[in-house]
Amino acid sequence: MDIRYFYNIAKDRMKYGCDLNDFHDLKTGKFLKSANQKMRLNLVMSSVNAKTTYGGGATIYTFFQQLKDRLNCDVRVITLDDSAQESNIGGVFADFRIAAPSEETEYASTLVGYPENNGERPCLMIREKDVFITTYWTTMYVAGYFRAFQDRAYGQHQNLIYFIQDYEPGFYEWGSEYLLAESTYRIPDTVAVFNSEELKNYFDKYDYQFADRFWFTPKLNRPMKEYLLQAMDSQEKPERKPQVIIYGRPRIWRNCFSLVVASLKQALEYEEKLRGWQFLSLGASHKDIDLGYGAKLVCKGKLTLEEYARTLLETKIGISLMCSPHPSYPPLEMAAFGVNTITNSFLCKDLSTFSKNIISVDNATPENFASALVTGMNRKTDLMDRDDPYLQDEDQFSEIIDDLIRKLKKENAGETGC
Ligand code: TRH
Repeated sequence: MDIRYFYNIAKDRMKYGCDLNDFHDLKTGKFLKSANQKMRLNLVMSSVNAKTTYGGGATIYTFFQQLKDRLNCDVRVITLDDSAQESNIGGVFADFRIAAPSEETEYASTLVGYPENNGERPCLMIREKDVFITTYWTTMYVAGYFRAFQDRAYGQHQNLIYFIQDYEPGFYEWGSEYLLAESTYRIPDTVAVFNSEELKNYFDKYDYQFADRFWFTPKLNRPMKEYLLQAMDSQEKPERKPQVIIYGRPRIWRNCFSLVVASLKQALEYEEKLRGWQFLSLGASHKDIDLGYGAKLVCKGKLTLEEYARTLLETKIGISLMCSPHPSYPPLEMAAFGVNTITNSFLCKDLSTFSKNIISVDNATPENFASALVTGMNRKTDLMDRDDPYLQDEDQFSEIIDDLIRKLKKENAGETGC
């Protein structure tokens, strides 16, 4: 949540004496028809950062780049905030140009700002053959209006492609935002693309009626894979330090920071041998935390991918929780690098099947995580086998991209220029 979110809450409390979210960020503006008959892929983002090289953002850009390369058609990235700036022309947007939302352009790849101001967004030009790929529930909600305009203006619409990386109603308490987020899984004529089979299986339990579903299995990102393969080839293996690392993101609720800290404290109470160990928190910045018995959780923040990889090779135990059916990436990375990895199970998720280096705790209590941590102290682990699927071609979309392309081309049958 950015500062504007809290400012709006404070302003409303003053005005109404209660919290009243009028869902500014779900508003749209006016739309304009276009005479351009060419198909165009539109990636709708809540924000863009050209320098993104890891995590959920990098996965989105890799997916979009593959579709762009295979379809060889115009593309437009629409961001719902004001991050469509020259400073973002580079990195993953190297061959893009900034364009106005309400105009056609001669550029094949454009980055367009579509920010909301006082409940209004700019006028947006929409082609008959615009295909929208959405990446977060608010982008899907707004794209529903884009498609309604296509129906009104052109008498037909394309499938929406919903790139789903988590069950996002779970980011909220049960309430207004939960229901609005959940409503985006019920928009007709939607093709869902799930990040992981676990997440796809979870959605299947809700029996949403998607027009079609695809899913892909996460793969280790290239920089970390290169580092790991070098470590596999080198003769001397780094000494595993008596060190515990955690995926520590206090402001990302689903990573359960408080539960991890409580588990570390419990483990230190149980097991005297742990009291001489190091405890490092990776992933976000926060103050160091006293764990008792002379131990401290030292925050290292978000390391570079290379520093992160090196740290994993030198670490005996890792704890990375994710209150979601999605595995999230760090537990997978820790296990690949031979760390005794402790995580939580969830409906449709048991990561002990992903790697023998993972202890998946079913009953998520500090006592049980502490007990798993003590088990991890005495457990021998190895680097992941080189032929493990997680380390094969990092093209995680290879199994679905052909079918998706066929579907898109069929939908735009008779299209010229693609
Ligand atoms: O991008 P993220 O927010 O990850 C998302 C969310 O977890 C989402 O719930 C999930 O569904 C989606 O991924 C698939 O998380 P983050 O931490 O921005 O990205 C994780 C990557 O960060 C990890 O793959 C490696 C990298 N990383 C570092 O570069 N340095 C570090 O110190 C750590 C701990 C991770």
